[in-house]
Amino acid sequence: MDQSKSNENAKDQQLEPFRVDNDGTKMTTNQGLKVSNDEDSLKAGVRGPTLMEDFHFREKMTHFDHERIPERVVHARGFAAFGEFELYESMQEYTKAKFLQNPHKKTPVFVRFSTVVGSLGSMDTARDVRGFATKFYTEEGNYDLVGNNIPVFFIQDAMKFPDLIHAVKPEPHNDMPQAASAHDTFWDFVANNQEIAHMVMWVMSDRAIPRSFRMMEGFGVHTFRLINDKGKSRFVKFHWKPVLGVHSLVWDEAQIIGGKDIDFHRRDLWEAIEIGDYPEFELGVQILEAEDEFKFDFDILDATKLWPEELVPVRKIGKMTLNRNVDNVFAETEQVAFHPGNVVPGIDFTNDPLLQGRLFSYLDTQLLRLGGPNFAELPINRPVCPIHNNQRNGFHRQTINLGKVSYHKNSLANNTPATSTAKEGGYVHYEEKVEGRVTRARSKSFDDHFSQARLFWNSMSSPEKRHIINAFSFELGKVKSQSVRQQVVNMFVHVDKEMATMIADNVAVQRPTGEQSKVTASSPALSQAHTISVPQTLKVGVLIGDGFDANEVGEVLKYLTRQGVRYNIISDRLGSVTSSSGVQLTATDMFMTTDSVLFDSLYVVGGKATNQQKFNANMVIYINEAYRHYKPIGVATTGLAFMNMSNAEAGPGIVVATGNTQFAKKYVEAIAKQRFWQRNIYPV
Ligand code: HDD
Repeated sequence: MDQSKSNENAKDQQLEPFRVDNDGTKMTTNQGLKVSNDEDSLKAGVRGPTLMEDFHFREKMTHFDHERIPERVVHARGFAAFGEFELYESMQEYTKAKFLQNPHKKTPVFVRFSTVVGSLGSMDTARDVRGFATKFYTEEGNYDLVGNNIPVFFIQDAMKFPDLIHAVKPEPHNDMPQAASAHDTFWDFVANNQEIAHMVMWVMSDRAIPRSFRMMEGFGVHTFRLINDKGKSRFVKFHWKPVLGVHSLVWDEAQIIGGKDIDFHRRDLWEAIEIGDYPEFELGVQILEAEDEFKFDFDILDATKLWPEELVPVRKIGKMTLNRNVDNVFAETEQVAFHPGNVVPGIDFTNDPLLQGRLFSYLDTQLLRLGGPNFAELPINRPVCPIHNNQRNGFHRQTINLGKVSYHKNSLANNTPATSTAKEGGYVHYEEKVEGRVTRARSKSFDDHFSQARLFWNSMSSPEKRHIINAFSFELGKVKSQSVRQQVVNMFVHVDKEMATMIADNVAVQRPTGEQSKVTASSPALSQAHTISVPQTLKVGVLIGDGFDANEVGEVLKYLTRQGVRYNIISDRLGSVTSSSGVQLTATDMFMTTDSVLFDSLYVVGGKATNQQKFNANMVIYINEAYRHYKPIGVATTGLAFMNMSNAEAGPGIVVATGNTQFAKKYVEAIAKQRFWQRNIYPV
């Protein structure tokens, strides 16, 4: 498919003149000079020294030497895609933002997903928060919704951000561990900064190991404001809801994937878009009237708190579809510069002290990372509306400003570029009344760190609770300091006593004596047990050898495709596998090059191979792994013998074809469910 045609929109058109295709061209230097030899440096004699006058060598090598830019201080590892946001209903009553006025209006977007802690080359499946940053290229300028896949944050005041990141990044004396929070300094920070309690519950939950970027929620986290054309302000929280539901890996699987396919999440996103399984997210808003600011038992300016959806419903107002992969990861994904301060009229900030600090940090970090003040001119960062101001010069300036006036106010250019009134689209900050004494202090209304942490715990299903206890035990199990382990357990008793006691027993510290929070409420929306479960885009590994039943298998594969399930054919070698009747399928993977953990389900067909013993051993390894990761397994008639060799026991999620006229249908239903926790493979 010609991708440039598939997404004809203002941003795509703007990018077009910057695209360069070298295919079929002649090589030149950066000065446009045709190159006659690109393999040998210029020498005094074939065995002699290289000459200073070799401008081609110097240019090529210097450019190479300068290819790297600093990675992001957080969210270094990320992957992005282009798409469109389409509004369902007018939000005119609430906001004057132009891209939120007309139903069906489409706005081009660029979305970058990321992990927080790991370096640029770290694994995708680390236990971590995921960044979910969206740039809307609106007619009024860029609007950036720079969110995460978790609705709350670690700290309440941006002043503490450098401390948080220092604690969670690899420890400075030995630069270990990479992309992991399971080490002493992070947990020491946790125990000594208890505002983190709620966020840590989320990070220990399945939310921190998503199955796919396409299957996680996104949250703006902070309370923002929507302002309508009458100047009325309301509070708002933004949500992205994945159409495929919220799904996760299991921890053991996530760790194995980290080795088998470090690029697991970026590959998943890339491939889905390449084959037309476009990821979709609905934009939701929780809107709160200004007069309800103090209605809750938490402070809406505190980023460690969420608004339970049961109290403030999420209204879905539009859908974002990611439909085009980037052309060049460095030019686009790496150079994109997000900033929560990039807003449009109709969207404004609140006094959340975390948000206020972010409004400084992002611009500051771009200056260093992108090497100067002109990064907004990079193609990926350019707004799709005209830019006119008196900013000039600086490294890498591209705009050629005409005329001699570069100051405001002036008479020589009729006082242009001119400012705009609010009516003309000028951004006017909400005139909030502010009163107070200058102080370095935290509001008392930010003091309750455990009620919502407990609300989260109360909302979990029992498998989810088990995973949280296991995650705490894993992380604290890696903490060398017994004192830190004890402090953490003593802290989390305030969330749940039984949970903290089980963790204490696992990590060899005293059972905690404190009391748990009295909160009994729960919020079903927080549990993944209630999410959407559909088979579309899930991936099946078809384990197959020669001699399979072409009728049976052919029907199943056709049905999978009809249901939107994707499959790969896996055998002991690449190339053809032949059925008992001579029908051929092509194995695109072999046991050696892929792994059970890279699929949502296995379809066990089996068959014959030159080295039958080795084939059987591989089949068993794959089946056992899928089984212990709670995955659905479909068993063809010829596959039963292989199941019998494995540890898998008949039961939930094992769908057998023999004597089952409904096999394909039942198997796809099982695929949609993704996990069968009843197997209870890891008793707590
Ligand atoms: Fe941040 C990057 C999300 C708090 C300072 N942040 C960054 C990215 C995301 C977030 C998604 C990556 C953007 C991209 O893909 O390029 N950050 C959040 C959320 C937060 C948050 C949801 C809390 C609600 N961040 C936060 C604080 C500070 C920062 C409190 C500092 C005061 N964040 C940064 C940064 C980064 C960044 C240092 C690094 C690279 C960049 O900005 O462009 O400025």
